[in-house]
Amino acid sequence: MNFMPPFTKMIDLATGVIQDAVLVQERYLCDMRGMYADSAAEAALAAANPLIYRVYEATANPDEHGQLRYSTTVIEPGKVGDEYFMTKGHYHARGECAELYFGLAGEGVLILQTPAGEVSIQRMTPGAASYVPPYWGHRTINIGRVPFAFFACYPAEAGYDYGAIAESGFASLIIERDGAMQAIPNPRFTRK
Ligand code: S6P
Ligand code: ZN
Repeated sequence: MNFMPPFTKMIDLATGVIQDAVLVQERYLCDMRGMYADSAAEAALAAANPLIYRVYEATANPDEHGQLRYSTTVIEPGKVGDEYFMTKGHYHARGECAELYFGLAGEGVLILQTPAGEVSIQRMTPGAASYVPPYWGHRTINIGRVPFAFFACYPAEAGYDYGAIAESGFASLIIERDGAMQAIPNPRFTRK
């Protein structure tokens, strides 16, 4: 048995930043080529290349069975055309691994999808504990005017499968229309 030392880290609830964290992902628009529906709007923003989101991980716990990892994600406010800034989205490489999200700051949406294209949309505000069941792909979206931050806890062995979502996205696009969030069908979507 490996008795690794227990630990506690503070999370700034206003900013989502984890104390002494490793900044594991920093994704700019150029890291998400082709993922937004409006390619003309994406091209118009290419030179500015805005920061879309950052992911902070508490520690890299070993990715062995039984271990957990936790992280926070901070998505900037903004849109590409009508479509709000969002994460890439992924399935877990080990699809049977579930995950728990907890809203810290700002206002967001968690969109989930089965490989067959069934979609679920969950609103995330501070205090919202949203469950990502096994086998559901998931993406988060900032629908507010300030950074949207949330905490995630997941089996260390879950891994990432970005392929299907990078190719055809989610069945719904989350856009702003007349100043409000709206989910509309994604014409580019095909089943996994
Ligand atoms: C990991 C968990 C999150 C995301 C993060 C960024 O299972 O769901 O930590 O990795 O929100 O999203 P993405 O889709 O770029 O990995
Ligand atoms: Zn995940």
